[in-house]
Amino acid sequence: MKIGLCFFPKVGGSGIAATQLAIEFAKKGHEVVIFTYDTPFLLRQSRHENIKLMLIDLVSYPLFKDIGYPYTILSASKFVEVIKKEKLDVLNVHYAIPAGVSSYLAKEITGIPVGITAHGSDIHILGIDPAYNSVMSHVFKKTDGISTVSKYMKKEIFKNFLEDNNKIHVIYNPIDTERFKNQEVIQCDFKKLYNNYFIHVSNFRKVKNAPFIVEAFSEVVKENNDVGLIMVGEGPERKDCEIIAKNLGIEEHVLFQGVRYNLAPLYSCSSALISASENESFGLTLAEAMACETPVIASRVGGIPEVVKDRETGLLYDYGNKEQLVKHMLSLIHI
Ligand code: GMT
Repeated sequence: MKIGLCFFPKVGGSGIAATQLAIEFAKKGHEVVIFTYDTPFLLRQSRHENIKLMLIDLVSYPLFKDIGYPYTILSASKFVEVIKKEKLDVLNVHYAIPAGVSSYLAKEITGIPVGITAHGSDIHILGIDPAYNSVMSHVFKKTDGISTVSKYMKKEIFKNFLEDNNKIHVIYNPIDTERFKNQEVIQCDFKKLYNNYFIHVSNFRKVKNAPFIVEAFSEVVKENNDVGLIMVGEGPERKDCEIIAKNLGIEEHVLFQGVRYNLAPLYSCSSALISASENESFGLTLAEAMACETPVIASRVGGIPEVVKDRETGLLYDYGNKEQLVKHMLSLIHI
């Protein structure tokens, strides 16, 4: 088939999962056209046959200075142009806002079947906001198919947008188990500093609650000084985390790594991955860490209990309960 996929190209679960989907479709011999505005993170390292990139032109105009790029129209126009030229069979857009609306327009204009994959804050933060809800409800009703990443998300979409539950399919985030496997890190560079590490990987958005991890970690350091915290990623609250680490006198224990491509060695040399999210539809990094045989500790929110079975495949704690988190962290330190 000729499949169009649209997603955000930067680091972030929806883009990573959609790129993985594109790679797997291409391996099976489908022709994939990716619509986005920059080279996707995972495709920066290697080229793949059967995958074409169509960059959406970010055309602005002086009058739009205050409202930004009209991305919905720009992406819909690109969809229509390419659907006609390349004779695409189907279009699947990842992250419902705004690409869900662009796909609706493309369907109206060309008749192509479209599917929306909802990932998280497109539903549980933006989607339920009255500023978007009326249009998104219409788009979800009209689209040909909806997939999402957990049963929790399916319930949220049904509750907020639809009368028909049968239209929504749950497809959990995929993991490339060739990339994510235990690396037997014999000489982990970090181990020169401390014998035990915890790791947190996120885009440091408020919903990830990363400063809470630094605070909890400082309690762990009080009990055991031979421990470090690897913080991977960039985002709005990274600076706050640095300030908190400094104020708590643990800045030498917290190692900020920025965005990293190759995460398996980092997971493999850590005692546990820590997640503190206020909400999380799936939690791709949890599955990545587990694929590397690294224990995970996560807040019991959203779709996380579908990914982590408490005390079976990881440890869960009540959101915001520092005492429980610290107890779990201490239980996983190797002395
Ligand atoms: O919704 C977001 O926060 C962004 C989105 C992304 O693009 O990274 O993350 C969501 O999609 C991932 C892939 O399906 C999920 O693994 C994340 O749990 C989900 N994030 C949230 O729900 C906060």
